[in-house]
Amino acid sequence: MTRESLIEIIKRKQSLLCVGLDTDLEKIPGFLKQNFDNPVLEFNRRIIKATADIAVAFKINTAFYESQGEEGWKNLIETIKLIPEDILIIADAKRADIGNTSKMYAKAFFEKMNADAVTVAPYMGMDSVKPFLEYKNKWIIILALTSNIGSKDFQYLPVDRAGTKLYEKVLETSSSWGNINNTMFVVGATHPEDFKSIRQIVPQHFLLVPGIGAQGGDLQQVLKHGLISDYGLLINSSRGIIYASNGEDFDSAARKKALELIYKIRKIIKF
Ligand code: OMP
Repeated sequence: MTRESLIEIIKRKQSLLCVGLDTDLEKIPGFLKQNFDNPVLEFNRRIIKATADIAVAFKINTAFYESQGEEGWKNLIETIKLIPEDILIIADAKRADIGNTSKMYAKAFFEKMNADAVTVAPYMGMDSVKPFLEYKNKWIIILALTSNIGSKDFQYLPVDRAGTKLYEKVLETSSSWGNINNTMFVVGATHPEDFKSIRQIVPQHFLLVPGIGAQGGDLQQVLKHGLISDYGLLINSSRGIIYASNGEDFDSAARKKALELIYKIRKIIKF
């Protein structure tokens, strides 16, 4: 998917919403487990159907599928097939290795699974990320400032005498590996105070922002400091949407939660 298409979809749907399909067999409604041979796929099918017209992206965290072995991998592939054309498909796999190996990760997610974007870790440097950038109209989403408590362990450490933080250095350096048409960054909504300085380093890149909802991130501050003229933000919520209800109404409850988030966004942004 091109940046132009993504912007057009955001405008048309009046939404920045990325729905996280972190589908956990333990958490999905019991009636699905009792009535369907493949409850995970049925769950995803219904969540996708209920939210596809208002979501700009679906983020599939691969851990939830890999943990289910062979069937999980199949569900991951089948879930991607259920997602309509006009939605960015993010494989949240957090990969990157030596170049020769990253080439295989890129092949797996872009060619075999047909994802539009993959999350990647920047720690191994440029050659670990470059193979993903060989693909036209595909995206990498580089971990910059993550939403978790452990983000403070390394990401804020100064890397020079001027006090540049590690995550700022990651943004500065890795933004030159690709460009605004194939690179986004992960910035957690739990660090709203940092969006201002982040926008000084990457004024035009799209940011994928997890941490709203279950992790308690600050949507208003994120929008205030993160928004650019091309929008430049994808707001992810996973558990806060997909587990809104544990009953037979789980899909309509998910849609309701998704709309609540979108209405909050529309209060602040004019599309
Ligand atoms: P909820 O907290 O349930 O909305 O899920 C957040 C999702 O975003 C999960 O799939 C996380 O793995 C992912 N995530 C973070 O929560 N924090 C990050 O810093 C980065 C990610 C991610 O790369 O998506």
